[in-house]
Amino acid sequence: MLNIIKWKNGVKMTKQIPPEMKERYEQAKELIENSENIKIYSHTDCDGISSGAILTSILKKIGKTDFDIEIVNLDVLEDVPIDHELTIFSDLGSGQPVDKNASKDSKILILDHHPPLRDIDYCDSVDYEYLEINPIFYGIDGSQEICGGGLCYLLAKEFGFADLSWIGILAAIGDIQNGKTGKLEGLNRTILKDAKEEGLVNVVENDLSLYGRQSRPLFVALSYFSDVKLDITNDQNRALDLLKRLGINTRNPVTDTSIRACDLNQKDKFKLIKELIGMITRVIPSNYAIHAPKLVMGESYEFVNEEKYTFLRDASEFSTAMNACVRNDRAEVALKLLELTIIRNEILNDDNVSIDIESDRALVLDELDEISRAHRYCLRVNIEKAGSSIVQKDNIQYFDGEGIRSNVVGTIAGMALSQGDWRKPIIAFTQVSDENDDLKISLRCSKLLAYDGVHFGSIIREVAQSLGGNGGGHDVACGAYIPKEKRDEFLSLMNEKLEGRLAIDN
Ligand SMILES: [Mn+2]
Repeated sequence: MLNIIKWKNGVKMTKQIPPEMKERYEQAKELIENSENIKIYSHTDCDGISSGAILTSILKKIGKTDFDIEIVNLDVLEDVPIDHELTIFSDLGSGQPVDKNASKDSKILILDHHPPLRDIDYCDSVDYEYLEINPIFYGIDGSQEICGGGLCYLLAKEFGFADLSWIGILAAIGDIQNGKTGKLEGLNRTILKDAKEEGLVNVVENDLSLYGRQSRPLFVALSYFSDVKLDITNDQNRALDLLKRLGINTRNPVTDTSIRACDLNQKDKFKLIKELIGMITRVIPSNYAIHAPKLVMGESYEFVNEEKYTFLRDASEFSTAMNACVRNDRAEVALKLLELTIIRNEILNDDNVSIDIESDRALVLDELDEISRAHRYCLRVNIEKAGSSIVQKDNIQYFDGEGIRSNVVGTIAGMALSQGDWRKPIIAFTQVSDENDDLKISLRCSKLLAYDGVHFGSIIREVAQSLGGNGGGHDVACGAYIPKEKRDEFLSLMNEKLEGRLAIDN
């Protein structure tokens, strides 16, 4: 087989599973086949839900019935019981002491893309079965080449279930694996190829990358653009005017509704992209102009079997719905939707089967709709509050998110950014939970700030650790936990650490 290697920013990206990794997948398959009583722990986000859905689907497809899945926060893993024949950790586990309670008969399987605590040979040093699959062991970047759901999909593929590939794409988009280049790369590309071949995913190349391309009116989607503050940011009227000025027809004559980004023909799409790049270039320093196209262009991924103009059709919108569920402690709804969608795809693929899945799925979609509505309401209320209380320091800006639940504070910080100063990262903090008075910190910033190589996830980890806390995450979206009395010190340290590192002048 041809091994395609692509060099990007001096890093090699492979589209093929390294042989040593493939070997571990074969072992993982055997491990599952030879186990009857299985427990799965997966992470509380879209990637974790996707991972869990793929794993449970594998088990069902091979006739395993004695299993249980739990969607958990990382802190649960500090003292997690190992009392099933096989315990599987997906999208988490590599960075936690998950085998603390393991005994001689335990079997543990980890499928994670986060930085590992233990090294690749750790399995040889313990007296129980321990199998960890982590791309980082093979020099594969776990932040942009493959995520938890992708790793679980590769296991599904080992079993011959290529029909689960679309969930690997959903997971990768949910995990923002396309954040740097606007498209999926490395092993994610291999998964994408499978999903295309299965007829489940359609790739729209060089697309206008605005959130809400299926379900939001285009002018509304435009008004949410916030990586750089433009005059259309938070201004729907101006966004609509922009479209009219460009001579783009803003009504869809077929549906008689406002057009969506997915309705744009090639000509109008490029006209709009060109205009946006021009608008962005005018407000950023000239040495950043080279990055402007990346803020508005990228690949979009559509789920072919889903109806147009629904959130289900677009990978990014679908992933937001998954996150809305987990952030509101309704992970079971997200899992159910994926489970039913897997079955629905199977049925659509097979003319001989006629089970009515649509009504079951409609019920779950109703439930999800309710959750999403409540979620959006909660976001809107809090963003207004947050936006009016942003405090500016030289290199950061922050707001006190008191009263905001810790699992939505990051989302709110990201959305409040458009009301602050896009040239600096925004930091929000809130109490972790009623039982834990530590502070959960979230940082969000414009993608533009990371194009220079500043990795805010590493910076926030370093600062949090120096204060007895911990943290990490992506370059432009990350977080930390710190003792509450360290709040001011944390803010000063972050402000100091960034001195001279934000190349965009304030
Ligand atoms: Mn993940």
